[in-house]
Amino acid sequence: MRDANDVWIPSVCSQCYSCCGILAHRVDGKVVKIEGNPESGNCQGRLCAKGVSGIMTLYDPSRVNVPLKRSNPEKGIDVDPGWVEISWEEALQTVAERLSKIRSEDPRKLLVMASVMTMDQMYFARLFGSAFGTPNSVWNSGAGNHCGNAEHLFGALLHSAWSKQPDTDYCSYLLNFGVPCGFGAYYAATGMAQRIADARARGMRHVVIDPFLSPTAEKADEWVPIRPGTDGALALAMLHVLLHELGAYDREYLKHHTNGPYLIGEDGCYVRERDSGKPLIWDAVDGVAKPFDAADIKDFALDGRYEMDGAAARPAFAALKEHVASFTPEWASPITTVPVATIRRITAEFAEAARIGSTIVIDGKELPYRPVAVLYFRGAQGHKNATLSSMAIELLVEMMGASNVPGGVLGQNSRCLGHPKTGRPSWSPVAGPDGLLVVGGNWSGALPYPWAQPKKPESMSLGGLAPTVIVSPASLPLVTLDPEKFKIPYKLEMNLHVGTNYLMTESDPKVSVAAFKDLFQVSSSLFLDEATYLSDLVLPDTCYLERHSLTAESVSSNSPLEEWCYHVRQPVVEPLFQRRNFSEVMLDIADRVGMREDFNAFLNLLLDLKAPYALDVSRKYTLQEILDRRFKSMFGEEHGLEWFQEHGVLKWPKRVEEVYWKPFVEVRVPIYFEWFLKVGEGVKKVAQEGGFDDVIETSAFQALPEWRPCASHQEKRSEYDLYAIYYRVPVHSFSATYNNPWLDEISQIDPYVYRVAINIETARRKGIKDGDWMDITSAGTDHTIKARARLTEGIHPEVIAMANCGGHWSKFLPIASKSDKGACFEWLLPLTFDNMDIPTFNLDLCAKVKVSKAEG
Ligand SMILES: Nc1nc2c(c(=O)[nH]1)N[C@H]1C(S)=C(S)[C@@H](COP(=O)(O)OP(=O)(O)OC[C@H]3O[C@@H](n4cnc5c(=O)[nH]c(N)nc54)[C@H](O)[C@@H]3O)O[C@H]1N2
Ligand SMILES: Nc1nc2c(c(=O)[nH]1)N[C@H]1C(S)=C(S)[C@@H](COP(=O)(O)OP(=O)(O)OC[C@H]3O[C@@H](n4cnc5c(=O)[nH]c(N)nc54)[C@H](O)[C@@H]3O)O[C@H]1N2
Ligand code: SF4
Ligand SMILES: [Mo]
Repeated sequence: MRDANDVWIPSVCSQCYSCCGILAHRVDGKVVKIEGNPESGNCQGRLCAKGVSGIMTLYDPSRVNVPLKRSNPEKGIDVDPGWVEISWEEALQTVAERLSKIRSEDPRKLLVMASVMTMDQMYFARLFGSAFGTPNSVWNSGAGNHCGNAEHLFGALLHSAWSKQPDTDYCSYLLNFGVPCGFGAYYAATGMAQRIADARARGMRHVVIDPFLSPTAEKADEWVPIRPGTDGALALAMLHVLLHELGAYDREYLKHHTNGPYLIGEDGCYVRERDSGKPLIWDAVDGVAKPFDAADIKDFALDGRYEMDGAAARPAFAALKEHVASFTPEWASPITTVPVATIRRITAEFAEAARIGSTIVIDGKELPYRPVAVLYFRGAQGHKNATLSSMAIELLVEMMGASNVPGGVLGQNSRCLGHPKTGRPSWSPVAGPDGLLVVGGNWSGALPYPWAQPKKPESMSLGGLAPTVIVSPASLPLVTLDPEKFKIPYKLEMNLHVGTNYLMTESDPKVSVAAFKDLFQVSSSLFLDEATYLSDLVLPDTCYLERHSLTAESVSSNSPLEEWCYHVRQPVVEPLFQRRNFSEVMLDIADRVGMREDFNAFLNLLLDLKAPYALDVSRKYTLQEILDRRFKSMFGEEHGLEWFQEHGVLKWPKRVEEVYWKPFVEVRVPIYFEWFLKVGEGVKKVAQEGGFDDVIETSAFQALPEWRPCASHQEKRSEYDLYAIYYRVPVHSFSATYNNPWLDEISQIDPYVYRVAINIETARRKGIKDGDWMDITSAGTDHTIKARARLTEGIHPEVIAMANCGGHWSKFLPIASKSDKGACFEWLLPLTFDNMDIPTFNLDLCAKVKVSKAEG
């Protein structure tokens, strides 16, 4: 028997989305310690500083504890809302009345916002929005358009996964375009830290390309400084060296696992068989064109030009090869500032390490062995050129055949064949039209089906316009400000706001205020952060230590290797004060609004609840009942919520066919993105018809990669001579953790977290000394922020870098909002369509700035 006064309770951290298993020690009703759960496959018993500091989030005296209503009708970026306490009944009644009215008039007028900091509430909020009937659900502020809409898109098209990891068991060369993988951020933060450390001890070479000697780069074998926004040019030059100078590419992989052999006509599209419409390839032995899946193909041609009905055609690979002929290292070097010799050397190392042609036997199965991986995420792809740069970087992996095979890049949980007893959950990439990969069922967010066609947009994010857009498009605030321009026939009225601190995480806060201040904003919150300055009602949420919830399995580590691991999140203390779990509140509101049946139906669908565990749509369920059914539906009657609460985690080994799935699944992936051409044409047509083609410029919908400059590269005023960027530190999550006293203490000790890094030489030229206050003025927003300088040689001389998301100003966050607690990058970041990658509505995150020593 456990002594109820002194227990260790298994649950899951939510100080970021890595979902580390925790054990919380509760003594006499108080949590006194949080440790990593050694049984958790995600973290293997390790937590980061934020995980350990969850206690201070639970007991922070600044937490919202009761429902609040604003008394000051005036709204502004730092206008005190004049909070007054109200009852839960009054709050819920107000919300239900508003929602009922909107739902009967036009459900599209509801906007639902949620944060990736609180994935469980986000899933529920999305369900709520879908059941309510609004297309404006959910928007995640800067999540998506900051993190990796292009990267996630290619993750879907090439890896059938939301995110990717290197195969730390076998990789021997990790080429890393600025991803803190294994260094306290990115996905699977703690679990990967151990795996990367082990791989380094085993001899894996790690080369980091980053403008800043980041916490990751400083632990690598080599740091290659690069000018922000130019990674695409570097990758193109590497492709040039691989294809034209070294002749290093995996012909067998390209022939059998990509569309490399598909014939491309003069219009840039596939040449298709007349009757079946199937893309044709050229059989190099028979000397004729055949459908790509014909049974009698003797050899797929990758090179050459062929006559087809009087017109010329060439394999997609040949088109790519010709395309990169002019992108020499000599071309890329002045753009990137990476020396020509470095580009050639790294490419040669990479090519050699790939061991093209070699195989390895794992679990009795002989598989290709390609021990090179390439990673990139927010840093390299967060630019105006996101899509085309990401494409260039991805093709490095495809040329080596290092995709989802031992040693290479692994989609994170691309394929699952289910628990041995139940065969559930299960998902797998499948071949879609033209034999190309369609992402499997573990995908979060919208599904980029290769056959989706651009549609007249109906949502404030222009959803449906470009099926290449994944989540949280940067377009939403701009369209919200002017729906008529986009022929959107309604205006938003209400914002159901669950967690995101969007004033500090999307772009220029002035634009966000303008876009959202007139909405009736209901916020479920832990804190009265900056975004709640615009709220009409604030509902006190429980934090992750006070609630049951879904966990973010799709992005949680469930490491690429070893084992599947499902966790339970359960309360380690009862909710304090009047806090209520917002997932439960949503169930309650759904009832009051009369949408229980719709909500239950969406729960069945999205949680994939199978009979006999599917919900009876007319019945009212508690959250616990829903979780219990979800677990049982996946893992059988004996593995319900109670079992999970007792055991914490359920694990089973991963199979070779799941982790290294590429050789086992008959799908091809594109190295020539013909679909993008079609999407681009469609988007252009819809934009022209709608009269908004002046802002939706479609030239980046290309089948092959290019490098294009960012707005910041084109800034001509000489005083704006530096690029500002931001980066993650392991001790913070976005803006959410800055009021935590333990994390504040570490941040004060660390010389970088609260300061802005600037190159010693650059600083000397400007008369700036270490610790000086600087004025940083953005060319794009004209706004000036103040921050203290940290001088270092470990940064590109044209760059300044700030950590995470400090510079709070809410007076309700007394620790975070003190002076000298870092800087908020968003003040420097203009929000315009010009500053976005149109195919993904990803924002450009390098801002051109001028920097001077602050007066006084
Ligand atoms: N300057 C700067 N801007 C950024 C980033 C950055 O690092 N720096 N990162 C970018 C990226 S990649 C992303 S994904 C976005 C993230 O952007 P946001 O999602 O806006 O992240 P936060 O600013 O941390 O806001 C999260 C809010 O959720 C609250 N919260 C945490 N847990 C819970 C909970 O259980 N319930 C409720 N109701 N609320 C909770 C926190 O208190 C906090 O106020 O920001 C983007 N913008
Ligand atoms: N501790 C912690 N972990 C987190 C989060 C967090 O806030 N805190 N947030 C989570 C979320 S939502 C996300 S999206 C991920 C973000 O994960 P990442 O995008 O992988 O992380 P960042 O550190 O924000 O950015 C990576 C690096 O890009 C560099 N960089 C900036 N511009 C460029 C460029 O043009 N080229 C290159 N090559 N590098 C550039 C920065 O210096 C930085 O070192 O992390 C997740 N994990
Ligand atoms: S990595 Fe994320 S989930 Fe894991 S302990 Fe740290 S904050 Fe918690
Ligand atoms: Mo993100």
